[in-house]
This record gives sequence, C-alpha cells and structure tokens, in this order.
Amino acid sequence: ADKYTYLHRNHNFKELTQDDIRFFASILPASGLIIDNEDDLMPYNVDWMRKYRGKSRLVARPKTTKQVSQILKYCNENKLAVVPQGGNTGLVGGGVPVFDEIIINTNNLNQIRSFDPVAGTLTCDAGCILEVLDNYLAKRGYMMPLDLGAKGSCHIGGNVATNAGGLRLLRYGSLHGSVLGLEVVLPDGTILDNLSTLRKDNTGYDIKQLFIGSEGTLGIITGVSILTPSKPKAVNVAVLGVNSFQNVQNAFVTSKNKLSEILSAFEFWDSNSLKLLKAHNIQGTKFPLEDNYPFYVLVEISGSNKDHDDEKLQNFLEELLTNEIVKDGVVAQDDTQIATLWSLREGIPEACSKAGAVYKYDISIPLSVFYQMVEDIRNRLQSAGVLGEDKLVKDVIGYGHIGDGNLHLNITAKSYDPEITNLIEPYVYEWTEQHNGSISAEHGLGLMKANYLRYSKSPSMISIMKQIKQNIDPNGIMNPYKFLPAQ
Ligand code: FAD
Ligand code: S2G
Ligand code: ZN
Repeated sequence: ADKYTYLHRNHNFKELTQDDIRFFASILPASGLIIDNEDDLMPYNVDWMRKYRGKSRLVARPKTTKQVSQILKYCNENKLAVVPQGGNTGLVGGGVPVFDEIIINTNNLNQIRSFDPVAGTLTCDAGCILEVLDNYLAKRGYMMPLDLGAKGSCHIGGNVATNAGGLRLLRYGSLHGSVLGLEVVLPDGTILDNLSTLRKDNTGYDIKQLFIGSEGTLGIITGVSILTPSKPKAVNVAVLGVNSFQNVQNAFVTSKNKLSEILSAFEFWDSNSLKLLKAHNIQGTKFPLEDNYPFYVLVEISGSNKDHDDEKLQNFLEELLTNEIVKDGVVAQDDTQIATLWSLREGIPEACSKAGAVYKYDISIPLSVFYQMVEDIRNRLQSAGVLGEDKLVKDVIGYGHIGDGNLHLNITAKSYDPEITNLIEPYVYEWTEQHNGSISAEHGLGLMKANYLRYSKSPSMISIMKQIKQNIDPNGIMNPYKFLPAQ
C-alpha cells in the first residue's frame, strides 16, 4: 500500500536460491511446495482486502510439526525471512510478505488430534479451519469459544496468533482464557510442546500466553489445545432499532440486568452500515425493520430452556419499548431467521469490501465516547471537502462489538490515496490515545499499525517487547517489518 514506501528490504536476509529450493523440495511433497508460479503464488501474496501484496517466490505448506521445525531451522541458519500464514483473512497486512519473505502456510497442518467429551478439551493442528472445528464439536454437543465472520477460512493457529476476538467474546471470553496449551516451533527449530489440556497448571511462567497475539513474530504455532463450551440448546436473536447512541448503551445495560447469564452477544451497526448492506444486497431478504433508525443492535441469548429464555427475551424487549429505549424490534422465530439476522451483522465487512477501498480501524474505546469517534472523523473528512457522493471518500461507518467496547470504524473510498490516509492517520490513533483506548482491539498490529504502537503502549512496554523478540528471534527472520516499531 502507498504509505509503506519508507520500508526497504533488509539486506541481512538472504535471497532464495536453487539450493534453498532443493532443500525445501527434499522435505516437502510436491503438493506442499509452490514455487515461482505467479498465478499460483498470488492468493498467498495478496491479503483478503487486496490492500497488501508481497512478492514471495515460495510457499511452503508443511504437513507435520517436524517439517515446520526443519524448515524454520534451515531458514534461521540461512537468514531467510519467513511469514507464517493461516487462512489469510487478517486485516492488518500481517499474514502476507512485504518483500520476498518465504510464506509458511498451515493449510496442510489440519488434523484434529483429540477431543475429551467429558472435559470439553480439543487438541488440533494449527491449520484447522475454525468452522470445521465448530462443526466437528457441534456433533458432540460442544462449540468453539470464538466465532468470526471469517470462520469459513481462518485457521485456529491464525486466530491464536492474532488473539482474535469476534462475536462470542462477550460470553466466552478471550483466547487468553480458553487456550489451554500450545505447540510452537521457535525460529531455531525447537519444538515447544506445551499442549497441556489442564485447566489449572501453576508451574512457572505461562509461556503460551506470549505466543497468543504474537502475530507470527516469535514462532509458528503448530498445535492448539482449547477448552470448548457446551453448545447451548436454546439460542435466539433479536434486532432492535434505536434512535440514539445513549439508548444503545441503555439497552446494553438493560440486557445485562434482564438477560444476565443467557446474554451471549451484543453487536451494533449504524444507519450507514445498513445503507451499504442494502446497496450491495448483502442481506438477500428485506430488512425486517424500518430502515431509518440511526442505530441497530443485535442481541443474542443462549441458554438451556427455550421457553424460559424466550420469556426473558420478551420481558427484556417490552421493558425497552415501554421505557422508549428502543423504537422497534424483531425476534427470530426459527433458526433460519436467526441466521438471517446474524447475516446482517456478519455481512458488513463484505459490504465494505464491495464498496471499494476500505480504511479499517479496529479500536477499543470507552462506550461513553464510542460513536463520537465516527462523528469526529466524518466531520474532519467533510470539512476537508473529501467526503461525499462524487468525492474520494464515499462513506464513514461504525459497527462492532458493544459488549467488548470494540468499534469497527470503516471508511470506504474510491481508492487508497495518501491524501485520505494522511487525513485519517495519525488523527484516529491520537484520538484513541486521548480517550485511553487501544489502536488494535482484536485485529492486531501487522504491517498497518507497527509504527503506531506508541499510541497504546509505553516506551518501557515496547522496550521489553523488543527484548523478548530479540531473545527468541535473534536473526529477526519471523515476520519482519511488522508488529513492533522499526528502530
Ligand atoms: P492470517 O491472516 O493467515 O495471519 C494473521 C496473522 O497471524 C499474521 O501475522 C500471521 O503471520 C500470523 N499467523 C497465522 N498463522 C500462524 C501460525 N500458525 N503461527 C504463528 N503465526 C501465525 N478478527 C477478529 O478478531 N474478530 C472478528 O470478528 C473478525 N471478523 C472478520 C470478518 C471477516 C469477514 C474477515 C475477512 C476477517 C475478520 N477478522 C476478525 C480478522 C481475521 O479473520 C482474524 O485476524 C483471524 O484470526 C486471522 O486468522 P487467519 O488464519 O486468516 O490468519
Ligand atoms: C467484525 C470484521 C472486520 C472488519 O465484523 O467484527 O472484526 O472490520 C470485524 O470489517
Ligand atoms: Zn470484529
């Protein structure tokens, strides 16, 4: 993308040679190696948003942890830079090369290793697709503790590497709590086998936590053991039309009081998000509510007794309507309608990507100022004369995970343009810092935000991160140019 022209290839890293290719071919089957074929390499070199693109000449797709160890050991000894890659659904440029780094993709590392139906602990390869795991567990009365719109492609290894949040975090917490153990290959080929399935293990530093959210900069996660919750018997969803952001907050507080233990998701989107959904006909069916409310909320409940739970949901809705916290609401009558209502929320990222170039900001900020961010950036772009029908910037929309205090600010434009980028950055990051927020709630830092870490972490925190990176990856071959600010 235009703004990374300051980056230069680190010439401490070797360029790929025929000897290197011969080595990789000696340990990987033909299907595990993609070399020098532009078209075949393209899906691995370009990210999901088509915003970041590298020029790797080789994709290694190992099938076993041992092969990952042999590859990393060789790359480390030969100073070949690498990019660990899972489903390539990341949104900050973390999973694709900046230059010619070798891509180590976990597609073939996709075996489920074990599942304990009593404890609910699952152990699997890092390259297992999230939705495949969720379906495997559903047949056994369990489910994954996270759900993302990218579930059909993202790998559990990538989820752990980015400490993905998603739609279930409000109920099931973060991966820092649900991941019980990891198997990780370090740059020198050492295999850290910490695939514990114990819920309690207080024996020394909790090393696995270091790799959760490390975005491929410390090692390659090859195995994950995770605690999976029972799949709720009774699930229901309501979508509400709300006429102020203060009432979105009031509805959230009421949902915690009235639904408490059965509340499992609380998402929101604004009217501009709905406009995009409709413009790109993402939700095939007619929108079930008046489409002139400024805000919409999706509330999901998950419990064990449908009659009791639906009664609770009805009482919750009645209280909101009586107190005029919401103007209107629709409750799903069956699983199909539940899926349709969820498709509204899950379809927004796709609608954004269909609208053109998208500037995505994934921030944690206090709910009291949550929507002010959207309004301030919209006003800033309006006053700069770049926002409007025939202008460079088409839309400024806000949606996200209210329950997690996580706003997704998306700005759609005709194209990525330095004039727009410079109007938005570092303004968004400064604004977030002023409100004691985080410049990355769940998507990570990647290439996009590596140089803005200072807006959310102190110099001493960044210094200790660099010491850890230097200790574990002294040659710096793991996902270079990303995550931590350049010197
Ligand atoms: P990739 O994109 O392949 O890689 C992501 C990062 O992890 C890179 O830095 C890469 O180097 C590293 N990595 C990947 N695999 C490994 C490994 N085995 N070992 C070490 N490092 C590794 N994210 C959320 O948090 N919440 C959401 O709700 C959400 N919704 C999304 C919806 C859509 C439609 C899309 C396209 C994306 C969404 N995302 C969301 C972002 C993305 O799906 C997550 O960041 C996801 O965890 C990335 O997983 P992946 O396997 O695609 O990783
Ligand atoms: C979500 C997806 C990515 C985006 O939908 O929750 O994390 O910002 C986001 O479009
Ligand atoms: Zn999200």
